Amino acid sequence: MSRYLLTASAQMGPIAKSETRADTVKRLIEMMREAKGRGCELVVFTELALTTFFPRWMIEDEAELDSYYETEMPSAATMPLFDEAKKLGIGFYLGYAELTNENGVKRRFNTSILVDKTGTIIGKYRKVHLPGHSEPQPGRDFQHLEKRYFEPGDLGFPVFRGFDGIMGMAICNDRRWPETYRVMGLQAVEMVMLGYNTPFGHVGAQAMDSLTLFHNHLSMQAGAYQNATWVVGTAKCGNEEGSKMGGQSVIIAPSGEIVAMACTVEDEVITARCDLDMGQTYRETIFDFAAHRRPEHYGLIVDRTGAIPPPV
Ligand code: CDV
Repeated sequence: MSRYLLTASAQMGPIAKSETRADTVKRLIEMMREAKGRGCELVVFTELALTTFFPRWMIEDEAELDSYYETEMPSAATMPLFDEAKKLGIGFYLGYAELTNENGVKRRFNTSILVDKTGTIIGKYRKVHLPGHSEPQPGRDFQHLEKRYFEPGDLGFPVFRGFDGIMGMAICNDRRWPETYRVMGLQAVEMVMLGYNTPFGHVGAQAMDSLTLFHNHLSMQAGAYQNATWVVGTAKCGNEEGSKMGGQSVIIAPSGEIVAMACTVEDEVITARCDLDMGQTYRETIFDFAAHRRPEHYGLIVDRTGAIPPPV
């Protein structure tokens, strides 16, 4: 018997710097209702879904920086989203900036949570692969200061039982790294949910810039296929404070095929009926990990970070 999970990806158009949390949460609720109206049990929101993508700016004032983070979840501002989820009976993935205070020491993470249909948080993930830089770089139209504003996640890549399946999370740049999917694949993950903010012009090489959307799909489709899992990738996109970001949010099957894709760069809900048993065929044949993997030859993957060419 198949386990179908009707799933939505709720792509977000730009969030202006001046937009309040309450306004943004209203937009999220609107899309949550649309997803439920189409029969979905789960809606995947984006990375840093509650504010504009603030790592594009050098922010020196600590109080201003802190204003982009959540110190509790749910908070007064996000409670209506949790209440609506419970009322409708729909779960969600939500990305946000997390600020903790441990014995007087502030810690900052780029975080996502998985909330079940009763409005209960059943999973948390903190972004491991932080892109960008920690010092502002001269000559850039926009900075990418994630390495300044966040520390690397300290929770690994856990998976969670929920929605009658095995659910995993990643955030944006994580999707480019095969290790992200494989660590979850080794826990038999059946659906990886992730949000992304992908500005054009990040790399600076025009040829690569024109491939931004191609690389977006390439990495998620490969991750899905090679690990026999569904991947739901949700963008924040469009022209946000002058920074143009890629859309094309997708729902990808364990075959690597895209089964739904957004066609705007605005708030847009896409949906798919995801058979969580679909990966089984791949896991029992071409990607039967137990039968075919050779970890005794993979040591370098964990022992070495950067590429070192062999001696000449
Ligand atoms: N928010 C991100 O992680 N963005 C990166 C960009 C900077 C390359 C991404 O992978 O899309």
